[in-house]
Amino acid sequence: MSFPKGLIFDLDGVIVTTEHNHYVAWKRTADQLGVPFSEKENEQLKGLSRIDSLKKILELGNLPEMDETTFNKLLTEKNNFYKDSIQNLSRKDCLPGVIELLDSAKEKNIPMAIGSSSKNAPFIIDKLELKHFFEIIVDGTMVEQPKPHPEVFLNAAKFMNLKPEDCIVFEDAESGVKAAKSGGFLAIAVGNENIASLADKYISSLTEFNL
Ligand code: B16
Ligand code: MG
Repeated sequence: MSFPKGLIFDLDGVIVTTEHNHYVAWKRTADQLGVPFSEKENEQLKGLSRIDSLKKILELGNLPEMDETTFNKLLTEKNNFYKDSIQNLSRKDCLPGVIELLDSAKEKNIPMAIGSSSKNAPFIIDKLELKHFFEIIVDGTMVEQPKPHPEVFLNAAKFMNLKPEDCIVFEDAESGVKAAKSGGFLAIAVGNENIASLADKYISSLTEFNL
């Protein structure tokens, strides 16, 4: 039996460098709220939905829940700032090894999908001109339960008519590796040594992965 029968990629931090743009945008929000926030705290936000990320910042600052209007205003401001920062995204912003792996899987007829928490995923894939590689892009608008729930990856596998155990999930975030493992996928942690022990395998970049 051949393995893997399918590949599922997280987007921010695995395919493209946008995780840094998320950090810069959330840092601005945290500064406004007076919450100490560095790349270390940002680790806990990676892979979380936009709403859960802001809740996490409030939690980090021991701030009480805020009214819905203010909360939504902060979400919109963060997203506008983030979107402005990714307007000029292009293929050159893909992380090392991405294009080579996508090409090689395509050549071997191994189906591929994106499983991302981001509601901006289709916009980003468009900018990177990668759409033709994927059977489906499952994004943050298509799930009821965000990572660490496995729904995003289960939907991707289901669309490709594959069982979780036949697929590899590539992830850079704790929430994403947990989502993959609880869904029954083989999880490869990419570029984030802190989550290596949670995954089945760790690689520093996709250049280290060979089909
Ligand atoms: P948006 P991924 C996640 O994407 C990012 O890791 C996370 O930092 C971000 O907050 C989340 O998407 C939501 O993104 O605000 O664009 O909807 O890593 O799951 O591809
Ligand atoms: Mg990610």
